[in-house]
Amino acid sequence: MVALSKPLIEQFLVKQSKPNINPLIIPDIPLIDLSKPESKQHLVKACQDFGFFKVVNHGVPSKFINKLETEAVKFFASPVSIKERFGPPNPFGYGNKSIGRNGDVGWVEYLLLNAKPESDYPENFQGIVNDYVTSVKTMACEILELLADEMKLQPRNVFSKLLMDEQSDSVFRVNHYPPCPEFQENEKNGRKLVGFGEHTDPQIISVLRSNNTSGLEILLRDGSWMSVPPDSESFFINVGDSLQVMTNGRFKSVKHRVVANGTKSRLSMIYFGGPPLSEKIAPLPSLMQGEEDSLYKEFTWFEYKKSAFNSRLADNRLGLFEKIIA
Ligand code: GA4
Repeated sequence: MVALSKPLIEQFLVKQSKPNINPLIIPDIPLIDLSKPESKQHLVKACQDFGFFKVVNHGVPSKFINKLETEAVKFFASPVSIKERFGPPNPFGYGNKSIGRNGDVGWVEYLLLNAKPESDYPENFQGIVNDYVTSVKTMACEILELLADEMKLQPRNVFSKLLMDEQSDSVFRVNHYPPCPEFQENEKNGRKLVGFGEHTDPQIISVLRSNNTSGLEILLRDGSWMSVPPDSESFFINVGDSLQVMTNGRFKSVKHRVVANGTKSRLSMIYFGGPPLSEKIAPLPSLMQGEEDSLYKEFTWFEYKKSAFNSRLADNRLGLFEKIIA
């Protein structure tokens, strides 16, 4: 439940953050064309520099995307009493304004679903989610294999096999950020409304597609937030904490957040590719050079996930697993 003691809107305002030091040098989001042979080099660079990029020529059929978007729009437009039949999310189901178990709130309603085929979904979503997730997972695996190729890692499915595993602990989320008319005055004064607070994703890789409403922001290295122009024809990919660990910090798990707005509704769907619960998450030995030490203590995905689900969104979750190097 969301506590409503303060005026409603105040609970959802983003704390003012540092402006970009030099707004003239806002970097471009890396754009990767998966149909081009040189995409491998660009992928590795994007994962190292940003932990975030946009892909085109992704091979996900637009009919899968459109069917799912249509069903999602219908679902979120239905009466609260119907939506609440699928909630609360424990761990899967419908959630509204409350995120996770530790008091995080956002101007968002969502469906959190198991990405395993044949899972239990709200009526009308059944085949549609399976088609979409299967296709997006194929794209995520292709990206992970191109990354492994470029880094000369053997076998080339070192990362992708974790998503392909029958026991892969992957999740799928559909987020709806409704417009918030009461917020329009604040918006004029440059204030922002928290849709989904800042966080990194704990899994290996996340694949996001949204409608054409803006809202997604990523944290740049200089500590400023950059707004990602929406593009409903493309997918946005981000490196998760587990991939950062498996590459011993070479790839960066990027902090991101979503700001909601006063007038337009944003709809996004995200596949979070995770490993099986029993999988040991550690730097790949074949990638370590010379005397290179692991930056992280040993842990399984089960241990990391448990710790992550006990954290608040903005916490530095990996911090607990970093080795203190003297
Ligand atoms: C962030 C990525 C995914 O959306 C998610 C989120 C999860 C949740 O919504 O329950 C968490 C969040 C996410 C990380 C920290 C914990 C757990 C909310 C939260 C406060 C489904 C996931 O795997 O981790």
